[in-house]
Amino acid sequence: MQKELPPGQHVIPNFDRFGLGLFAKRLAASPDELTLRVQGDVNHPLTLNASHLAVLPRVDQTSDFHCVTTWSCLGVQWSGVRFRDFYNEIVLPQASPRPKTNTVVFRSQDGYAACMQLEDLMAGDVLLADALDGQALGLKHGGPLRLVAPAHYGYKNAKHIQTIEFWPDRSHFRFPKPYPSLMDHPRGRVALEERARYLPNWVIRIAYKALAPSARRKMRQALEASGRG
Ligand SMILES: Nc1nc2c(c(=O)[nH]1)N[C@H]1C(S)=C(S)[C@@H](COP(=O)(O)O)O[C@H]1N2
Ligand SMILES: [Mo]
Repeated sequence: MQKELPPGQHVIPNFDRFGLGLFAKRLAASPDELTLRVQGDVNHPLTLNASHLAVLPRVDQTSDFHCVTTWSCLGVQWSGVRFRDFYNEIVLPQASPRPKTNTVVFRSQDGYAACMQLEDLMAGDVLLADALDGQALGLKHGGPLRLVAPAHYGYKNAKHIQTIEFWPDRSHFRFPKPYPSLMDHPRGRVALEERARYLPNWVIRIAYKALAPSARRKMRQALEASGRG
């Protein structure tokens, strides 16, 4: 089945470890065992482990993955739980976020962070995934738990999640330093090409596409050098 690619994207064959260069060597300390904190503007902060998520329905999903640097990987096979189920069945009843919650911040073991709108996370294809191709995610792809939001650029798909925060606005979020905040679009939807702020997309496409190969190389080399990959 031939689908149309989102604007400005091209297909690459392999789904490699990828990210901003500075995160290449910042490997997750605990990629296999989940300790997940739920906090922010909530009445009851939670600390969860895998058994808490195991009560939610498990989902297998095949979806395309689109990085803001213009590469796309088609047909990536994830498993996990729906963010929507996690929110409705665990966060709402147990953590009790304030009524004005509309912003969610993901903080990762490697110091990465991503910010999304709660509304966008309620889509049925948004997962908290723990497996790729039937294998635990591990150090390479965001273990123990990562976000999969296929309609949003890769940089919103936080890997190695350790904290999920619920807020009434974006004021508690800053795009990981020293990268400029304009790299973060508040929404980041692929179909609308919300790559970043202020700069025209044609400039962003050219610049990011040029930088992607070295970022990919750095990510691969750091994993190999660690002896943990
Ligand atoms: N914790 C963490 N999450 C992250 C990143 C990162 O460096 N650290 N990079 C983001 C970017 S830019 C992309 S494209 C995807 C890459 O996911 P992959 O390594 O599984 O290919 O992870 C996203 N989530
Ligand atoms: Mo990306």
